[in-house]
Parts: sequence; C-alpha cells; structure tokens
Amino acid sequence: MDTDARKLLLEKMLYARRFEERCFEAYMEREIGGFLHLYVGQEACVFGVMAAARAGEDAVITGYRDHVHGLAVGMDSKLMMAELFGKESGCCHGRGGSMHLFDLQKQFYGGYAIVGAPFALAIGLAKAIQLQKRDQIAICILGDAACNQGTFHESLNMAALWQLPVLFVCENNLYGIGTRIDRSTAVTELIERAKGCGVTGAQADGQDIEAVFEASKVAVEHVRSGQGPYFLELKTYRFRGHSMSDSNVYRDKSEEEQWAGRDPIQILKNRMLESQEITEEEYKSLDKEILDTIENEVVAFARQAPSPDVEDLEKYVLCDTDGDSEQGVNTNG
Ligand SMILES: Cc1ncc(C[n+]2csc(CCOP(=O)(O)OP(=O)(O)O)c2C)c(N)n1
Ligand SMILES: [Mg+2]
Repeated sequence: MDTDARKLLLEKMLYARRFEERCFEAYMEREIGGFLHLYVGQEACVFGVMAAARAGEDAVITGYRDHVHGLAVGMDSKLMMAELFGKESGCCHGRGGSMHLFDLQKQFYGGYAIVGAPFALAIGLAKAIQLQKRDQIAICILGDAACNQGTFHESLNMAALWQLPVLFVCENNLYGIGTRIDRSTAVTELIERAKGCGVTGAQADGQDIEAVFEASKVAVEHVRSGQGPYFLELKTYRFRGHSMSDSNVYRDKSEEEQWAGRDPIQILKNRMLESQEITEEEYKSLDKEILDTIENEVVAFARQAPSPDVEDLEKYVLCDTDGDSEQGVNTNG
C-alpha cells in the first residue's frame, strides 16, 4: 500500500475508535440509551474489506455491532450519532438506534439484532443482484457465534448451489457474548465449515489492515468475476465487553493483554512511524482534529437535533411502497 492509502486507513480507523469511545461516554451520561455494542479492537476488519470493495455501491449487511460498518460504507457520522441519541434527524429517525443503522443510498442494509439473520438476507440481496445483472456484490459481515445458527448452513448451501455474488466475512473474535468459541463450536476453524457447504475462502489476520486488504482483494475479485460465493475468516478480538451491560469477567486476563498488544491502529501507526511515513506529531494533530470534529460537529449535531414527536409514534413502522399512505415513507429506506 502506498503512503496515501495507509494514511487514509489510519485516519478512518482512528476516527472510528474516537467515535465509539465518545459513544461510550454518551451512554454513561445517558444521552444514548438502549443497547450499545462497541467494535473497539476490530476496526481493521471492516475497513480492510471495504478498501477492497466499492464502499457505498456494494450491498453491505451486518449484525448489531454496526457503527463502524456504517462509517466504512460512508454514512454521515452526524446522522449516525443522532440515531444513537434517538433523534428525529437520525438515519432511521431515531427509531432504530445503535443496532439498526440503515442507509439505502449507501447500500447499507443494516444493522440486525437477530444473530445469524443477515446470512439469509444477504443471499436474497445477492440473488436480486444476480437476476438483475447489476454490477455489484453483496457483503455479509457477521461474528463467529453467528455461524452456529441454522441460517449459516442454509444460506451458504444456497449461495454455493446458485453461485451467488456474495462475500461472507466472519469477524472471528473468539467469543459469542461470554462463551468462548471452543466451548460452543466443534470445528473452530470456521473456514472449514464454509468449505463443507461448497464455499471457498481464506483466513487472514484481522488485526493487520493490510493483511485484511490483501485477502479482501482476492475475495472481492472472486465474487465480482462471477465465480460464486467466498468466505473470508478474520481472526480478531474485541477489546471491550460484548455490550455496555457486560461486566467482562469471563476472559482470561493474559489473553486480553496479548490481544491488546495487537491493536490494529497501533500496528499500522508503528509501521508508518518505522518507515517514516508519519511522525508522532502528525499523528497527535490528526487525533486532535478528529476529537474536535466529533465533539464540535457530530455530538453537537446529535444534541441539538429534535426528538421524535409523540404524535409520530407509529410513523415509519411500516414502509409504504406506493408512497400514498398516511404512514409516511422513510425516504432513507
Ligand atoms: C437468534 C438470536 N439468538 C441469540 C441472541 C443473543 N445474542 C446476541 S449477540 C450474541 C452473540 C453473537 O456473537 P458473534 O456472532 O460472535 O458476534 P460478536 O458479538 O462477537 O460480534 C447472542 C447469542 C440473539 N440476539 N439472536
Ligand atoms: Mg464473536
């Protein structure tokens, strides 16, 4: 990767990290309610994949740990933060919240709380792309535990059978809430399961964004060139609890320390420091700029945005495809 590409990815990952750390604070201050699942530690995964794909054009779908996926497809972080604050100006008018970000214009199909459900939705997206012969692929990004759902097997089987243009990305962070993968899963190398369904694929280091990017280029090229589905397993780790309500007592401290030493931002930053592509001062000033933007533009926007009107409680619950209902169509999808 050249210096500009590396700088861009470093900036994106740092922005995502600061954005989510600010979400954590806002949650503690009760400005954000409901569920909140942070992606801290896993940033190289989605940014590496989307650097190889066409962000904003390829159809992307994921689970509830979706903030950074929204950023990676190019969603407006102000509309995302407003959504987290439950405001009318949010990307889903404050009705979805953290787990249900959505942006049709960016081809981002959510944001789902039901573990494993997006597998089935992704092959629906891919089937539509195939039937309509659109120049696009579907990308389904889910966790390791999601692969224990029936939808995983059903969807991968059909994707292989119908040679669908879908890339399955597994963010294998070793845990499904408090359960370690080896306590829930017989075949822990998840790539082997995909192969069992007839889906080819690869594994990559999910903490090194350049490794993710290289593996994703192969994966995306495979799917886009009409060779059928692909399964990319990324080995990663979440640095915080499963969600804000997780006391995070089930993980071995030495395991946590070992992974903390593999922070994706630090790995790229150190590589760039060593090759003198960036200085410590430049990094610090980038960080400050990001922190200022998030505070003065993003959080400020979410704070001042209006709350939904109680009168509109039932609005956007149903989507009216004719556009003539009193319900009001969510123009964002
Ligand atoms: C169908 C269903 N079963 C159980 C849950 C409860 N649940 C929420 S998250 C989660 C763990 C999923 O872990 P993984 O797929 O590895 O993703 P990660 O949270 O690690 O990113 C579970 C079991 C759910 N939301 N939906
Ligand atoms: Mg997991």
